[in-house]
Amino acid sequence: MSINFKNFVKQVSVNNPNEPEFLQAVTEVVEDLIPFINEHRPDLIDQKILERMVEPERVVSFRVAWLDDKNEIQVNRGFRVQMNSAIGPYKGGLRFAPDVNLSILKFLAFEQVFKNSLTSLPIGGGKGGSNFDPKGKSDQEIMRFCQSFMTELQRHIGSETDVPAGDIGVGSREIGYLFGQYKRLQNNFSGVLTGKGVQWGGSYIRPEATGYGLLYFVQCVLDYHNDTMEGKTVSISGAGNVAYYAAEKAIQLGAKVITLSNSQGTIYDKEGFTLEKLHFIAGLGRDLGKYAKKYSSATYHAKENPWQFKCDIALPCATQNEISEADAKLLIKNGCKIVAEGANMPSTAEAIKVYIQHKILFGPGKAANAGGVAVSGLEMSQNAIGQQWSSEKVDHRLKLIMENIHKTCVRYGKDNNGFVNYLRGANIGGFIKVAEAMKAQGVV
Ligand code: NDP
Ligand code: 2IT
Repeated sequence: MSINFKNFVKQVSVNNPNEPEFLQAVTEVVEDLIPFINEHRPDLIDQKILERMVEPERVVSFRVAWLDDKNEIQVNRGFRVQMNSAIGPYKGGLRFAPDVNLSILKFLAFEQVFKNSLTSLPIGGGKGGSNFDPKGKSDQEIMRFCQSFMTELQRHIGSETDVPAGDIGVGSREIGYLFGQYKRLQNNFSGVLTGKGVQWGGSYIRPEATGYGLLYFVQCVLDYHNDTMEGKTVSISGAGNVAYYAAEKAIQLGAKVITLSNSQGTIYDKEGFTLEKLHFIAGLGRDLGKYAKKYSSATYHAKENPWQFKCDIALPCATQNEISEADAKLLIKNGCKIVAEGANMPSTAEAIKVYIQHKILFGPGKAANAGGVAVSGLEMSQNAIGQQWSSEKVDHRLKLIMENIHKTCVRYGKDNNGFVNYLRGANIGGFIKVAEAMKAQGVV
């Protein structure tokens, strides 16, 4: 008996109509897993492990009604996708963005299962959010929205059930409002959310963790290939949490970071950003054009992404499907050798085919951006034992986790000719632990 790839993907697409992102994420994973299972783990076939993994354990969808500053009623949709709890409580971020829908949250939750397993911490996978658009909203509106959202979500989560965190549009401010409402309704101060402020149960290094972890992972890739970060030209997309700390760490490690971007455009600084310039960008809000007015070494490119600029390393840190096939070809033509994903699924399926064909060292999000959820896992541990660890300790553990993820990718992704297919390594490495746990726990 064996699993047929085409039939499997066909069935997933029939079962999940109009969910292109979810289908894309599943296809990307099972392309590696099906040959592996057929060859090495036929015991998992009649256990229907893959069929079970593509079916969320639970999906909650709910109305979020709230009052805007004009006292008008606004209605949004809230979700929590509880994908897999075989190795621990559901864990994963909340995304607030106007394009949020079930397909996007199911793809993110599915990726999260493999990512969380790769961290080697006991955390299952989930994701949630709302089609609420935080842009242009007042602080009071954000608070009222978060309170209404949590009034429903609170009955589905808990420190040993499901522990949400931030993602696009959800940062420390939103986590604060969400936590305040949870505590008020449940009368319980617990580690139900991560990304909390360091004064009230948060972990040091959690804000920095995804970006720093991404660079620690890239350092491992370079080290494995007898190279270093020093003097490398790095192109980064996004200007949010992940992009900012990725840029900061890259600069600290001696790289030249030449781009940052948002949904409106890209700044390109041919001399590279300094920490001082980064600080200036952080204060700009979303008007990145102002940067080029202040620094003559820079240009602003409205409505363009960063992939046209020559770089050694590309770090997409904005959103899904931001690198097309044409972008991937352009990056390679300009000499790019490493693509490591700070964002979730920023490369289209066609772009990934181009990387593999050209033997680009490609660190997929589920491995490369796992530092964020890893430090969330460390935040859960600190909450459980009522302690707070120092920045140095958390940063050290983050580094060890990223090194371990790199090792796992090499173990399962190394071809006979020595080339490391990090995507295959991450897919198989993330899968095994979850599959074993599901098998051991019976038909559930
Ligand atoms: P933020 O909200 O802090 O920042 C998002 C950035 O990406 C902004 O600069 C935003 O620009 C840009 N962006 C968002 N949507 C689009 C779009 N449709 N087109 C172009 N640019 C866009 O989010 P994060 O930095 O937290 O998240 C970025 C990515 O990293 C996401 O894919 C997320 O899933 C992933 N990630 C985040 C982790 C975390 O710990 N926060 C952990 C692991 C992965 P604008 O302001 O103009 O919208
Ligand atoms: O995509 C991700 O890994 C996150 N947004 C972080 C999840 C978390 O629980 O910290």
